Amino acid sequence: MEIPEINKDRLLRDLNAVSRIGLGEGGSVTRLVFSVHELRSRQLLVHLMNRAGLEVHVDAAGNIFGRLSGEREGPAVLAGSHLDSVVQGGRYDGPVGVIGALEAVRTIKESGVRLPVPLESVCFVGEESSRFGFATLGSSLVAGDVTMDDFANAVDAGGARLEDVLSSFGIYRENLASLKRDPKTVKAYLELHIEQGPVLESKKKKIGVVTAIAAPSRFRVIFRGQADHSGTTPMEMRKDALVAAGYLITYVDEVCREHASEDKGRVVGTVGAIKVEPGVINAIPGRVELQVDVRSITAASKRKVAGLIKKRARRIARERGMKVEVLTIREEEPVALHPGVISLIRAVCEEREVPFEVMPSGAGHDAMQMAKITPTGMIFIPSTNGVSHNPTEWTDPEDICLGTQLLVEALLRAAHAEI
Ligand code: HGY
Ligand code: MN
Ligand code: MN
Repeated sequence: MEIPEINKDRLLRDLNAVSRIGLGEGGSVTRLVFSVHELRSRQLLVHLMNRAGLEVHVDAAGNIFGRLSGEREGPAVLAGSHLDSVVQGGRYDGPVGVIGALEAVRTIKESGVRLPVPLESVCFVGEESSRFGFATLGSSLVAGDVTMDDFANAVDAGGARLEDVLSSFGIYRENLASLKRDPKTVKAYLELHIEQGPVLESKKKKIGVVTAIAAPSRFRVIFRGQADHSGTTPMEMRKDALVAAGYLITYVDEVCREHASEDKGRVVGTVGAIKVEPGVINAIPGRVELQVDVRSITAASKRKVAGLIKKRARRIARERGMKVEVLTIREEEPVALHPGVISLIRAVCEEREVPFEVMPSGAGHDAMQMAKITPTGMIFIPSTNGVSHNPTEWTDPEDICLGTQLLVEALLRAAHAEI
């Protein structure tokens, strides 16, 4: 079958257009889910999909599906990612997969090739955990893997609760399940994404064929000490919540380094956010809230280390005569991707003689939710210096074009294959 060639200029032009939404200092991008910038980026995508002549559907949560019908209206092959970002993030994490999928589907449409099944380019809302601590929101709703109870501790820095934001879109406890996509309407899901790590670059490979996705244990730890006068309170009488938090932050680093090796599960752990109250120079911190993110490709190691951290939090509080509360935001299981889709992506690389690496993903992705309802695979392209979630995030345009071109071929094969 003749493989249609993507329009590289159009792909890079549209990717640049998205990158200018939420642009900040030092070329950073901030498009937190349901912010004006993130909504604007999804509005742009709907416009691009309409211009491409796709049949556009937007669900109540804001997930966007641009459909190219096939000869039969059977289960569709989907490809996509997300447009929301972290705070002061890079321009490629997410948009490469959304605009890449759009470019792949519109390239196939323009070629006149009629596929046996429909194709859909997809954008999921709220993939990043940056605003509410809860990741892969849109794809979790599509996969039907969440209830409103799962959002109990999903709160943003300003105190806005995810449940309340969803209700402002007409999404309530009783109709949340209606966002689930019937798995019978999906044949497979593919996601093109930057690697966000150093492996491809260090091994001089152009493509990552992803086998599995690490999963997080994410939780809040709240130390409640006693706010007091920083000048009059003797050291032995203090219940300084920030000092307690400091001991825990150091412990997270230590215990994850102890479990960082391959045989210990390659655990990583981060305390990425902290809130100090009252947070002024002349008052002893009375309340400190930490957000903890522990991940591994092995569920047992992740659970073990998360348990050690929670245990240490309680010990620190006890020893320092204060209270501590541990609130689970989300417990996820690592996900193995589909062998049939993995071999399909490998075959595309082998036939095009593109140097590839078969590898796991340390980062989370919408693919981990879609893998719960349909055969799923991921294509990685290199991240320069392995950097991501950082304004200097960079992927060579030629690598973006190569990844998108391979996505075209993978979609064509997935449309015809028995998966
Ligand atoms: O945080 C992550 O794993 C991804 O960037 N959403
Ligand atoms: Mn990310
Ligand atoms: Mn991402």
